[in-house]
Amino acid sequence: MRPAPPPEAAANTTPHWAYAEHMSKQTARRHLAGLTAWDRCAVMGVVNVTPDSFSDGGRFFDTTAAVKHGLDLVAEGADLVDVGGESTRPGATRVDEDEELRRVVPVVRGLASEGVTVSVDTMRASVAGRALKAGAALVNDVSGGLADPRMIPVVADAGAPFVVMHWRGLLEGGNVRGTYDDVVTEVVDELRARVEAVLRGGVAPDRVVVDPGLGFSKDAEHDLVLLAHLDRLHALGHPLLVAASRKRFLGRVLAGPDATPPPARERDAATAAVSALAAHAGAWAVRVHEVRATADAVRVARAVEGARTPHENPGGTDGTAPEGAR
Ligand code: PMM
Repeated sequence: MRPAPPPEAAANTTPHWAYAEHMSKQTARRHLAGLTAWDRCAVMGVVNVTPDSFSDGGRFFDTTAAVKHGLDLVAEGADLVDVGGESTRPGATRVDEDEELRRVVPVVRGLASEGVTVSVDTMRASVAGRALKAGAALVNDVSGGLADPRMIPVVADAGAPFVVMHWRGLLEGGNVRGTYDDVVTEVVDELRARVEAVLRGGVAPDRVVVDPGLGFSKDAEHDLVLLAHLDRLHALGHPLLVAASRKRFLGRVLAGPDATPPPARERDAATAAVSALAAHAGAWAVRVHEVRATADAVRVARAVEGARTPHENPGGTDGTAPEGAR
């Protein structure tokens, strides 16, 4: 239920809750210092340089194929490309540092030299540091800085934007289903604690992105409840990244009468549906394997926002003038 408007808002024709919702969307899509500002939810395409990733492992395992794939994603509408060399699928064992460097750094260099905005998906400070030197523009750490104590200083020294994902535990046996009394409150509180640690470590507040970590120590129900409450994540006051692409909860939602989930590669239409919902809710970016449909989805979401009157949408949901007004 919506809260009752306060008396001072009664004379204003914009309902109090609509304004609060609008403001939280504005915060969520606030631009990140040091990166291009997009006037809509950005699309982060995924390049996993791994033999064993959750949904595309093995396909882009050599540098040339991985760079080409990243460029293809940009041609299809990706605004930035997330390069990772270590699988985070449940039960995966960690790759050693040299191997992760060997996989990731040349791909980051290759894409950055073509002018692509690259993010590096790693839990290792050494990989983050080398990737930043090779041209990466931001660091995406699924452990939120917990896996490697040197990560936060490296990111802070480089002045790079940092994605802080909600995460509980190490990969070896630790990517287990979490138990929660109230998944939204607990994820928000734990993320807030991580953000505070990251800020104490010297990362600038306007360079921090938060991410609920769908599927990480969470079952399908947890993921859906989090997606239904993105406003609560916006309240953390940082741009929000939503990474639902091909994840197990979509398999569960799409499962047929015999409860068999479709394979990961058949979850792209469902992924694009989540992208539209996340964009509509004000997410800063969505992280996806198949870019084309999501690129359409975020553009439709932006056009619908732009169709609201300036009074309904003061300044546009991202703090810029609505598209039609330019
Ligand atoms: N999920 C995966 C990998 N990296 N990064 C962020 N920020 N958020 C996520 O939810 C996330 C991530 C696992 O998916 P993949 O191995 O299929 O790419």
